[in-house]
Amino acid sequence: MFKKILIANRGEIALRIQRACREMGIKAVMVYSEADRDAKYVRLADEAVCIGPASSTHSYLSMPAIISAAEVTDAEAIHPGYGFLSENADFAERVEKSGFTFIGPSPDSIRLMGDKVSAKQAMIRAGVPCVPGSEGALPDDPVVIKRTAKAVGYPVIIKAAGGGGGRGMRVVHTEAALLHAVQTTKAEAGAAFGNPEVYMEKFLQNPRHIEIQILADTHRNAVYLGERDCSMQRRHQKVIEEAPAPGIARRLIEKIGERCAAACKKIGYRGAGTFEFLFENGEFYFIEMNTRVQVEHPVTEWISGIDIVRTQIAVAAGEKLPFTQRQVQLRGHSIECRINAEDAYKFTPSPGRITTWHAPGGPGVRVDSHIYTNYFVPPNYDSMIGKIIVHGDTREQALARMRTALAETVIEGIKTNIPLHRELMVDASFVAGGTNIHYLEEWLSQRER
Ligand code: MV4
Repeated sequence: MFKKILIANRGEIALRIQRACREMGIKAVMVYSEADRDAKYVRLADEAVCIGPASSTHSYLSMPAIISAAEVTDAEAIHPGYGFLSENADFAERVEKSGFTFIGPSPDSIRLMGDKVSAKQAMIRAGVPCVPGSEGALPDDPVVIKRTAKAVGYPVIIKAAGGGGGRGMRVVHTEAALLHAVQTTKAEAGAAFGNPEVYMEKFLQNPRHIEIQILADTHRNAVYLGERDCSMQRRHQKVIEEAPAPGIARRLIEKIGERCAAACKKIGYRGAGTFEFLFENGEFYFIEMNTRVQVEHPVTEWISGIDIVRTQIAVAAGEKLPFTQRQVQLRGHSIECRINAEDAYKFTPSPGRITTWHAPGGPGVRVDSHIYTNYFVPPNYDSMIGKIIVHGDTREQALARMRTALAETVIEGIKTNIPLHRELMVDASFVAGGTNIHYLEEWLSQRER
């Protein structure tokens, strides 16, 4: 096992990874920007290295700064967390060429999944069901583009190969609008991602976002840890996640989970990963794969009893997965609310000093957050300051525990989205379960105030 790991991230996930290191007897090196100098997880670290100014371009996104920090502290491995450089294949490659272990999949796997056209082709070959659409990238020939759209059936969606997470997409309803939409999406994709390639899919009107968590080792073992429902989102930012997904038959999940695990074995995937699907009319359609640990990993940890971050570290060190698929037993229900430093009604960021922080607690409540009373939320980064996660024997019990947890939570000095979560936890449609990806934005457009 590693003796020392460098954590190339900040905030709650940096603390989450540091805790896993502690538990495993591994020394944790933190890197931090000038804006994060006073963070408690930096003080708690075995060693800490300032890697630059507040601007993430010159700190958390600076490959030379992070690799130098690993060199001077003699760390053996680098955990990238989520966001920042976590899905950057060139970074993973530079980490390995510098003699460190990248805690994540191989640069080739990251590259394969980073290009949404090659990711989809790999999944089709591996037997994972995908959204019907163009075979690979769209050619330039307008006749072929029109023929493809006609065969797929309108509405269609044009997506950039280099996009993902909602960036670089355009919905097209008629042939009259098709060629202009393809041209515009290509131009934008070329400018934004350095890759003008686009592909076409049937546009699904009212799907749910269901994702499958997988873990794989370097000994040809891969398992799935069930699904998460991440449909409650606004502008491609998830707000609430839960596991299992309400109302989806176990045998359907098992079938798709087996396909995902088989695909991992086929492509030689290692580490933690997530297969994203759209789910509509009882069918799963693969859209993208995330090659990192995700914000919402705790809901899966809680229903499975498996520590995903610890397992990432163990398989990166070459260990075998310590459980088989049959030993993965899912139990109860878990819900996560993302806590953001923002106005609960207007969604404008609300950085500043937290004057009071009273965390919720009691049975079935977990808080993943780096904040404390007197912590200053810097204005330079994502507004998420933590997560409240609950577990119960049933969804009803989990909902009741989340309502209690949100009622107990006090954050003063900055605005947060806790009032939004309190409303959603008593919303009839959310309580019923199974709302689609458009629900929150529609609900917000009708909300009073
Ligand atoms: C789609 C879609 C409908 N049909 N693809 C948005 C993020 C990116 N990961 C894929 N996205 C979508 N792809 C087809 N063929 C609708 C979306 C979409 C979406 C997906 C998941 C969660 C939230 C979403 C919000 C708007 C659109």
